[in-house]
Amino acid sequence: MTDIKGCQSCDSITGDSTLDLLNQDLAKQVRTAYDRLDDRGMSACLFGSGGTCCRICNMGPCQIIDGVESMVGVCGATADTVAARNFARIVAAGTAAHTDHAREMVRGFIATAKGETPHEIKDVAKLHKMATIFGIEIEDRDKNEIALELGERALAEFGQQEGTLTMLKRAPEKQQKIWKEMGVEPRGIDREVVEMMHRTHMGVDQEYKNIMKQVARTSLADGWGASMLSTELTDIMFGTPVPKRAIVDLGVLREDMVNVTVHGHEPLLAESLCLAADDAEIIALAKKVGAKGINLAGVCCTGNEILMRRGIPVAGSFIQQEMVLATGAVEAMVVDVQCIMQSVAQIVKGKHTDIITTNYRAKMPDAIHIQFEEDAAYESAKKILKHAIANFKKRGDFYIPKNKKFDVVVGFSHETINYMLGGRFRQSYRPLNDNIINGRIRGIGALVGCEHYKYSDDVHFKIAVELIKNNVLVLATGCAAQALGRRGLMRPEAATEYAGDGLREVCETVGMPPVLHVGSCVDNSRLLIALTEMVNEGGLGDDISQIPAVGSAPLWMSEKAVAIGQYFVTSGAHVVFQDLPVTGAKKFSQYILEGLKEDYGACWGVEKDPIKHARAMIAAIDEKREALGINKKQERVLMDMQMRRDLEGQALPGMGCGHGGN
Ligand code: NFS
Repeated sequence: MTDIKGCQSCDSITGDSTLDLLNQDLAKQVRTAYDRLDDRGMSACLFGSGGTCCRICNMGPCQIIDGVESMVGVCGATADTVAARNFARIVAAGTAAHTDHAREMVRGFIATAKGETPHEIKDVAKLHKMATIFGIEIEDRDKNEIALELGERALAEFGQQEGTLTMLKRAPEKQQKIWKEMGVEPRGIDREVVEMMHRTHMGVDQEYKNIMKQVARTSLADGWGASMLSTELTDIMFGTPVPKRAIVDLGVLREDMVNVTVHGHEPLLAESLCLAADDAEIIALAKKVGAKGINLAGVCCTGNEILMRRGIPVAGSFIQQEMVLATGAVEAMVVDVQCIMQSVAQIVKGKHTDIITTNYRAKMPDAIHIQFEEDAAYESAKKILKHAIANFKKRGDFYIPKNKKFDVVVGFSHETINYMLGGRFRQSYRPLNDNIINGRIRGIGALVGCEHYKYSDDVHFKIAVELIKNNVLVLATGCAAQALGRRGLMRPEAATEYAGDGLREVCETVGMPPVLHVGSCVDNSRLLIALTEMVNEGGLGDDISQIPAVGSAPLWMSEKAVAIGQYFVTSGAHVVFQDLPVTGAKKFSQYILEGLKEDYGACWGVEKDPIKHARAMIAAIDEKREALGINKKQERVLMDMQMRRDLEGQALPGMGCGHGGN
C-alpha cells in the first residue's frame, strides 16, 4: 500500500495533486506500481538490461558475455548479434503498435467517408493537401469521394509489397537520396515488420549492421508511414489542432458529475464518447441520478488526442493511471489499446469504478467488456456512458485534489507553428529559421515518450528548464508533454520565468510558451514534417541532419518510444535516451551510439543525469550550429519597433501577448 513516508520511490512523484492524493487514507490503501517496484526488491537482470539475453530459440535462454568465448549462444551467436536482434525486435514491436493503431484510424476514416460513423471530414484543406501528395484528383469532387479514395490508397500501403511509401516523398530530397543509397526505403508497412521478425528468427540475419539496415527500414515505415498516415487522417477527420487553453491535473475530476476517464490511444473511441456525452438522453440520465452531466477526462495518449483537438482536460499520464482510480471518484475508466496496466482492474476491486475494455484486441481479467463497434460508434459510446452513469450513485468515499490546476496552452501542430511564427498573412517557417540563424533560438529540442516509475518525473522538468534556459525551444509529445504541462512549462509566462533572453523575447512577443505541446506519440510524425519544412525554408542546410535539432525520450518505457527514436535517427536527428539495452555488446553499441552517424547523419546517445542529458542535447545542437557557421556568439539583438510590430502581427488570437496566462 502506498505510504508516502515508507515508499522509497514516492520522492520521485511530482505534482502537488498526486502528492496530495497519496497523503489521503483512501489512496494509502491502493497498491500501485511504486509499491510493486519496492516490493520486488531485486535489481534488473544484467543480461536483460545489457541486451544480451537470447530467448529466440529453445536451446537457451542463453546469457551472453561479450568477449568470453565460452559464453556465446549455444548456436554460436555473439553478444553483438543477440543485442542487435533484441533491439530490432523492440523497434518491430513499437512499429507494429503504431501500425495497428494507424490501420484502425484509416479504417475509421474510410467508414467516415462512407457516412458510416458519427464523424465527418472536418479539415478539407488538409484533405486536399494529402490527396495531392497521393496524386488524387481534387477538382470538382465531393470531400467524401476524395476522402474515400485517399483512405483506400492509405490502407493499401499497409499491405503493399513493392515500391515505396508515398509519404516518403515529403522528406527533404537529400534525405530520400540517403535512404535510397542505404537501401532502406520501406516497401510496405506490414512487410517491414514481418521481415524484421523473420530476420531476427534463429539462424537468419547474424550481422549486426545488416540487422540495423532492416531496423532503419522498419522505423521509416513507422515514422513516415503508419504514424504519419494516422496523424494526418485523424486531423482530417477530427480537425487539425490549433492552440487552446486546457488543464492537465488530477483535480479535473468533478464531484458533481459522472467522471469517465478515457485511457489508451485510438481517438475514434474517445471522439465518439465526446459526441455522446452531449446527447440529450445521456444528459437526462445523468441528471436523473443526481449528476450535472458527464465529465470526460483523458489519460495517456488518448488524453493527448482529445486535449489537442478539443481542449478536454487530462486527468493523468501513464504514471498516474492508478492514481486517477485511487481518487475513488471515477465511475468508469474506458480503455482501448496500449499502455494500460493490468493493475487498473485490481485497484478498483471493491470500489464502484468499472474498467471497461472496448477492443477485441485488448481484454483483461476482472474488467467489463463492451465492444466499441465502429459502424455503430455513437450507440456503442452511449452504451458505455450509460454504464458509467449507473455507477454514480454507488460512489463511496472519494478525494479529488483541490490544488492549483495547471493551465496549459496546447495544440501546436506543425501547421500552427508555421502560422504562429510566420504570421497570419505569410505562413512560413522563415521567422523560426531566422531566429535560429540569428541565435535568439539556439535550436529545437524534442522531449517525447513515456514516464518511468524507476526515475523521478522531475527529470522532464529539469531537462526542459535547462534547455529553455539555454534558448532551446522545446517541442513535446506523449506523456512527456503531460509531465511538462503539470509542471507549468506550457504557460506563456513560463518563458518569462525560465527561458534565456533570446527565446524569452520570441515567446513573449508571439505569446507562446517555451514548451509547445505537439500531440500524442503518433504525432511525433508532426516533428518530421516541421523539420522538413525548416530544411525547405532554407538557410539551415539541405537535410534534417544539418538542422540544430535533437530528440530525447528521457524516461522511455514502451517499445514504441524506441521505434520513434530510431525513426528520428534514420531521418537524421540525433536522439538521447536515459538508457538502451545495448551495453552488453561492445561493437553493436558503438555502432548505434556513433557509427550510425556515418550512415544517416545521426546516432543515439544515452545519459541518465537530467542536467547532463540536457547538456548533451545542447552540445549536439551546437555541433550543428558550428557546422552551419552560425555558432558565433551573438550580441543580444534588441528588437526595434519594426521587428516587434512584425512579430506582434503574428500573435495568436486568444493567446494574449506573452502575459496572458493565469
Ligand atoms: Ni507513448 Fe502514449 Fe505515454 Fe509512453 Fe504510453 S501513453 S504512445 S508509449 S507511456 S508516451
